[in-house]
Amino acid sequence: MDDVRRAGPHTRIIHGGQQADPETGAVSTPIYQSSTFAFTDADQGAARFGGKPGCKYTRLGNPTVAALERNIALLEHGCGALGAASGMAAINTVYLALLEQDAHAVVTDCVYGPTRTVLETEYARFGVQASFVDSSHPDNVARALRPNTKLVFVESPANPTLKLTDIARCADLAHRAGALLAVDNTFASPYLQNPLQLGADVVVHSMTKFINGHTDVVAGMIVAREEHVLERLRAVHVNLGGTMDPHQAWLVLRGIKTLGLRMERAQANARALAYYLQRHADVKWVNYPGLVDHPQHALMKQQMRGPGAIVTFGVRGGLETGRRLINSVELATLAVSLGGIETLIEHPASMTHAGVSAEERRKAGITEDLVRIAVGCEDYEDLEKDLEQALEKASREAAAGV
Ligand code: LCS
Repeated sequence: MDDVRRAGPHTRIIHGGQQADPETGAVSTPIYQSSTFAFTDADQGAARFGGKPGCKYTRLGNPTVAALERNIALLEHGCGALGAASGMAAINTVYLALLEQDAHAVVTDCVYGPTRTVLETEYARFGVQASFVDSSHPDNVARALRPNTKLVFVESPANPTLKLTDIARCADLAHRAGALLAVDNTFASPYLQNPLQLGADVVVHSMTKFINGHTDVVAGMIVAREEHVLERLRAVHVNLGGTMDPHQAWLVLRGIKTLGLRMERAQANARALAYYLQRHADVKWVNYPGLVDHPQHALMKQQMRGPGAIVTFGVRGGLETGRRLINSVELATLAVSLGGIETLIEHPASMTHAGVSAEERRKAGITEDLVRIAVGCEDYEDLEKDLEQALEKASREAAAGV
């Protein structure tokens, strides 16, 4: 195919940036499990360290990792990408590269817990300031910008409130203020949303989630729209050391091949489950951007190709009945993380977002009764049956006070 960029979404996922191994013709990218690479002579080594293409040392670049970087860069319409040891390693590279002493960041208030706490507890020690705002209202972002704002960092959909941020609007606001916009695109994956095309400068992913999709790898990725930003990120990333291992990259290369298939199925399950929960007498509220009465349904349709596969809800009886519910599921697994082939359920206030203070959680809309279900690819009927029995058991136990 002449230009895989113009192909359909599944073709781009499967073939983007991939080629048969030039040495052997291997169709699956080989795992170049080598920490270092031999030079033919001193001149070649010096030339490579002087900037000429070619392998040097795996922390600085590796062919298996590069295959995944090409793939994600193409899917996100970026100029290049950097594999990271985890989503948090990717985020820390972005913070360290784009912030400095006395710089200020504007950040979505309900981001993944550590994305917020690392700014409050660690970067603050070096004089970095951060304002956490409900970025689902762009006016809050506009009001928080300061002359020293260098970075606007948004997560959309956000974890776990699923609040959406208008990415194009925030890119405009950030650029007018002389700042860059970085977007955590983990919840959508490149299959459903491409922030760089909406004007963002940097995208980060926890590939632990939908991109890998098999609950067996922790990994991250950073994608940049422009070369000079990519080079700044690269300079920090390779010295910070949170780079990706070739075996890790190979597993993600294997997992991502079915991203489109998995996302379609998990999303269809999530949509059906959201409708089911909405109709259930024991469920107090349901939050899913795919519901037509969701306050940001129109924004979802504007900037995403689908609402994704995460649903949050609260049961009547609040936290205690919610705890009974997550203890009662049999098919869904009680575990943090999301985006795997299997359905996971968790309680953010006591698990993923336990490090955020109760007051900040309340302000960010992470209520005590919020249950998050990361819907997988099982048969829908089985998922519904599982939730039905768990809801029934939870309300029976709550009524009996056991
Ligand atoms: N960004 C988002 C939106 C996340 O949900 C997570 C992890 C990260 C970044 C960090 O990625 P990691 O370093 O773990 O690859 N979210 C988790 C969650 O909701 N449950 O467990 C981990």
